[in-house]
Amino acid sequence: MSKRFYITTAIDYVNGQPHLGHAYEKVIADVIARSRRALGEEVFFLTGLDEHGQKVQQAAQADGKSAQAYCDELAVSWQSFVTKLGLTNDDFIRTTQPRHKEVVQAILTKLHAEGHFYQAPRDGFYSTKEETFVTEKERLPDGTFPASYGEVVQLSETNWYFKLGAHQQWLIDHIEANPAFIQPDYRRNEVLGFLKHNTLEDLCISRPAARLTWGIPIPFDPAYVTYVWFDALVNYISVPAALGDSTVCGATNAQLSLWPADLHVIGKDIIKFHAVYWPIMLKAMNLPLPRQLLVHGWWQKDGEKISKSTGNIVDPVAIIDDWGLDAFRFYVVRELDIGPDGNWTDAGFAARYQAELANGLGNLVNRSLSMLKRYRNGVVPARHDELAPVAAQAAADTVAHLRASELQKALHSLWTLVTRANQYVDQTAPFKLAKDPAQAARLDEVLYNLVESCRVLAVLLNPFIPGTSAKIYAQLNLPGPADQFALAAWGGLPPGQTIGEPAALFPRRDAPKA
Ligand code: ME8
Repeated sequence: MSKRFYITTAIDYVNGQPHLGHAYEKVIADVIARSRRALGEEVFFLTGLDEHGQKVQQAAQADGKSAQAYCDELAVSWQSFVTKLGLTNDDFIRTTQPRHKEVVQAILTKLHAEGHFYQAPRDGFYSTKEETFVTEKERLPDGTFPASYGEVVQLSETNWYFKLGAHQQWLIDHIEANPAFIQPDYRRNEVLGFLKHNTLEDLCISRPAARLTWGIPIPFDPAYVTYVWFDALVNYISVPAALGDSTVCGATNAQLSLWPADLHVIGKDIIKFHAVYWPIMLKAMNLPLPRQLLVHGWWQKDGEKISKSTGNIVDPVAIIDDWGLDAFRFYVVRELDIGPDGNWTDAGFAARYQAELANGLGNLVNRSLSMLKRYRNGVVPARHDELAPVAAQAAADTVAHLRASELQKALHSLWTLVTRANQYVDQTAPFKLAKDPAQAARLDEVLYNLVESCRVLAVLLNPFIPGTSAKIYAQLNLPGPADQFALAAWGGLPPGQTIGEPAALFPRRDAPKA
């Protein structure tokens, strides 16, 4: 039994419908998961829903439903969203599932017995939106709290706290000794700066059942439910535990090895939970830490915050219905590197579609296959290696970037082959060669190079736009799926093979629909 490459996304709050930010995160995780499989690795890809907490309880109340009924209804549309995005997740966690709740309670019981918790009163300010106490330090000069906290109310209550004092220094040491632990580097520096210049306050891990019933009961004190973040973070190990993972369960005959996670893909707003609280929780449980937190930025639309209340939203489902799944997957990965913030504009989306997918990739594949059909009756000529070095370099660079989860760079590398092959058509002018019988051998060479380049592209593009990869393979009349990078080696197209019918991959469009 070998350890699988274990990749997770954040689990989304079920207090509304999925938006562009959720879609982006899930797509980048899926591209990484598919890339790892294409490298021949065994992968376990987990995503799911964060269903407890006051936000969800309030949304359910506003909808006149019980919290469970509300979550059950929304979970259906979130699960169909996963299908809509073409995700290859191996499991889907809902934090209301018994398999998860049992693990959270077992952890709480153990940590309590080992003396990690204490009970104490606290007067303070509380943000429901962020499900957290807000400190005086966070007040703005005008006395209010930052808008990101939403409504802040004064609260006086007794809760259970997790002692963090003993954990600060080892965590700093760990982050310093393991530069890959938090990526990109500037996020790592942010966390280090925070840890070096602040004393960690103990983490409040309970909420009184009197004000919040929608949570996992604290097993040693029924007057409380578990703080939603303590509950949510545990999802990364509750699924392995439920599946019998050897590290988490301590089982020696386990069939599965998942933990530690190789990659937690998360947004920049939840870095503190993942880079500070989660490692400390794991350390207290004597479990190894995840290998990497990959922190992505946030999308805006037209330079403004995406917000339901102002109507400034991008509906990924509508975009996919209109433009196709692969156009959406391609755009989000190509447009925004993992790290900085991005800006969605409909015009930018349409421009990339037209330039890179319709005129770039689509045109290359369509004209290459159409010429083979027209000039050689669709039969692949003898192998020729003129573009082999370019293809080999593109493949090597693409794969190296994918190993480092550098998805945008991988697409840049891959596109060197698209660009070179399109240029090759213009330079060799097969339509002119076809008119001159003396150039028949040269036309064979050119056609092989073009059609084989299309095949190599289908392989390299597979993790990003699997539907298009499958269409290219089908048009080449090759058995798919093209989902192993080993297939990108030049010469995979057998001479004598008769290809299928060429069809436009990305039909040209004039302007985005209103
Ligand atoms: O934070 N652009 O859930 P969530 C990019 N339940 N990413 C965005 C985004 C945007 N505009 N808006 C949100 C939670 N995200 C918790 C996570 S994990 C144990 C618990 C990202 O539904 C956000 O950064 O508010 C986060 O990674 C994910 O969407 C879910 O956000």
